[in-house]
Amino acid sequence: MTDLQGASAVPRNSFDKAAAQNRCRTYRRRILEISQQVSALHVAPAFSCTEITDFVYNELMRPEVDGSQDVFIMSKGHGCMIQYVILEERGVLSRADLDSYCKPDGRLGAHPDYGVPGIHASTGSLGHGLGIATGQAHAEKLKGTDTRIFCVLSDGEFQEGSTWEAMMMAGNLGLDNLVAFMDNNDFSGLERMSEGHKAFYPLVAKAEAFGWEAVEVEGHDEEAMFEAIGRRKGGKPFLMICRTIKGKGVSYMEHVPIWHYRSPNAGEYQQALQEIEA
Ligand SMILES: Cc1ncc(C[n+]2csc(CCOP(=O)(O)OP(=O)(O)O)c2C)c(N)n1
Repeated sequence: MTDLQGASAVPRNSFDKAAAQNRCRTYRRRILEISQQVSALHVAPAFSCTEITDFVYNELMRPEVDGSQDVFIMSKGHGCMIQYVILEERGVLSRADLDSYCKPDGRLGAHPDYGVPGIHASTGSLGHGLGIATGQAHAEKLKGTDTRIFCVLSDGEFQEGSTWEAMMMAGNLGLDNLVAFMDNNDFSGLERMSEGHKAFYPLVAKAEAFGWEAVEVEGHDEEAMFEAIGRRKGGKPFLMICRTIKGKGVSYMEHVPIWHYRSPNAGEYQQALQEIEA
């Protein structure tokens, strides 16, 4: 059993790479499908954090025990399609819910809303998810539960002061029940963090200075994430800085910022499906 040291109890002791890859292929296909129904934007942001979100839900989060369950917060709310398709697979959301994604009569918007089953925080205004996660992790400590809080943030959210306030607070409180993932795809809208925000780096050292344990890994390699979290020392909040590719899996989307905003047309949709199946 891999010991998460304060975020203990990984459901299994070995990592099944093929199973994870299959799940992610299925999730990407479904995301394309629901986005086509309404010409939705934000496919590329969801593909950027597909492996991260799969890793949290399928490798780290424990099933509900006595009404208590680990919590997932998608701080980069615009990436929520990956969360929706996983919640659909688990039966928390229905096929009808996803088929009415972003439609006037549906309950799933382009950003997650608190109150929808499986959604623990309303996000979309960037920079708030980690503060909510920190508050909840602190509350769970005060209540004496072993509930763990998982939070996925974009690199762009580290332009928000509120994210750094949460980093400092979680470090101050030693919240070892908080595990955050930075989807570090280098893009923030149309701009590259590495070009416009040079003071953002170095990342691991900065997180450590704020009282966190931090590692940097390939963000589309779940085996690497599994091994990295297994090496966790513990006693502090944990940040996994994941090097990712925005639009991962579809050649014309990868590293092309306009795909934050565009929806594939019919031909592009077919090409995307083929590339994901390949
Ligand atoms: C506070 C706030 N400012 C601006 C926006 C508009 N906005 C939506 S997504 C985005 C940038 C996306 O880049 P990033 O946050 O790094 O996410 P990713 O690259 O993972 O999609 C911006 C500026 C917002 N949602 N919230």
